Amino acid sequence: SDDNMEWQYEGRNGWWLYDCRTSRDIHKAYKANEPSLEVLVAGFVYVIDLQRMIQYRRLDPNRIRRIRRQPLDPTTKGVAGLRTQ
Ligand code: V3L
Repeated sequence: SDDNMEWQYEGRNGWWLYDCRTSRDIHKAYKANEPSLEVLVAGFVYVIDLQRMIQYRRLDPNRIRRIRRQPLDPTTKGVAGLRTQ
């Protein structure tokens, strides 16, 4: 089922889970077939492009990160920059 699918963004050598609220927003937009959404991360607006499967800071897209949706697995680095391994 969809319940085990988690949204992640790319770090240098692995993947991070989105924070809980952002994850919920992405799930909702994805379910509604929206092509993209904007979220607030640490005071900055990020574009989450669900068609290109990337994210970037809206006003300063210096870094374009890949995103992915996959079953929860133990290899993720942590949640929103907080390491769990
Ligand atoms: N959620 C939380 N923080 C984010 C997100 C997000 N969706 N997107 C960017 N940042 P940029 P390693 C990441 C943070 O893309 O060692 C990780 O969460 C981003 O944090 O240029 O490379 C880690 O905290 C970065 O600090 O806009 O795997 C950190 O990188 C900052 O926003 C290091 O992770 C600028 O990212």
